[in-house]
Amino acid sequence: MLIAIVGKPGSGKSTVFSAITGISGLHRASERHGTVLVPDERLDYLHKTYHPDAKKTYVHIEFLDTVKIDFSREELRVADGYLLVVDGFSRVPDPEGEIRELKEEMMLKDLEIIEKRLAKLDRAFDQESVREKKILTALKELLDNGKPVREYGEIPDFLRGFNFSSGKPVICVVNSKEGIEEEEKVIEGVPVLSLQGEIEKEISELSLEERDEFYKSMGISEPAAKRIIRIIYKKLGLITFYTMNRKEVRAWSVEDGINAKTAAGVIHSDMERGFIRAEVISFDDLKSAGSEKKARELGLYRVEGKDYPVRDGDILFIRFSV
Ligand SMILES: Nc1nc2c(ncn2[C@@H]2O[C@H](COP(=O)(O)OP(=O)(O)OP(=O)(O)O)[C@@H](O)[C@H]2O)c(=O)[nH]1
Ligand SMILES: [Mg+2]
Repeated sequence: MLIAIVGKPGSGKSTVFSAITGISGLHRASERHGTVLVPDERLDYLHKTYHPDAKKTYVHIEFLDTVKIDFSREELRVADGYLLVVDGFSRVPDPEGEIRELKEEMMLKDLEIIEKRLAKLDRAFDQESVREKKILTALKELLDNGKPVREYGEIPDFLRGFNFSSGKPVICVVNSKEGIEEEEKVIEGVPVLSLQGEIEKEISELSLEERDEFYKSMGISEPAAKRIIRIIYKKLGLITFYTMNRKEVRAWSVEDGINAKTAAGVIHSDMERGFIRAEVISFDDLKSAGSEKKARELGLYRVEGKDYPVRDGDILFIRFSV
């Protein structure tokens, strides 16, 4: 999962990037990638309790610190979502205005891509081209009316390659000086949270033991990375499921509503192709049973077919054959 950090020059993008990833230095001239592991107490528990010697793999989110927002660039278009940073330390922030501006920029770019493509398809009348033209024309109409392509609904797979950015989720961070409000607002469907980028960046450079103390003394109840991850999960509609065996205990994030077969494909394409069934137990059931053996005795493991909608906290054992 890739989240691109965007925003006006000097708004604090790199500062927020450092606060979240713990990677310091400003590197003004170049883009940077940074990875954040998603804290997961259930994974810690499963690992510690059942396979302490196995590898423990958290979900990770990649953040891209951009230098210049340019939605023509592939790097930005392939992102799964955008984190808009608004300057709240050197001026009165206007998240509403900047959100609107960002959305307009995305829509303009999408419109440009669609118009180019339509011009190319102008003289094509085979079945596929006609279908494509029909959908693109509908998308163009939305954009012409100031609406993002997201409002079209599910974009068919064969058009996914266009990576329309106005279809992607946006989260807004107001990079504030001090006295931030911890509560989150929603402006035009965009979750907006304020955080103290500079201070959080400094704290993220401290040792683990020192950090807790500083967060407390600065009145920060939850570190920036955790807050942002929580909001990303909510905004992108993600849930976590788990797999475990002697070799690895692992967390996976998928979109809510995904079925067992598609989830198997997230683990490995062979598992999706050769999917037979899934043995499923929820984290809570396993924990309350106390052991895998006991859980089996109590009949808490369910056998589910390919259409089973995976739920947050499920532990999956995929049976497959290829
Ligand atoms: N006081 C204060 N200064 C900040 C804060 N965040 C960033 N700054 C300062 O503002 C300047 C710009 O911050 P950056 O994080 O580099 O901003 P940017 O958006 O990455 O800038 P560009 O990549 O050049 O567009 C730096 O000198 C930071 O130290 C903040 O929360 N408080
Ligand atoms: Mg920067």
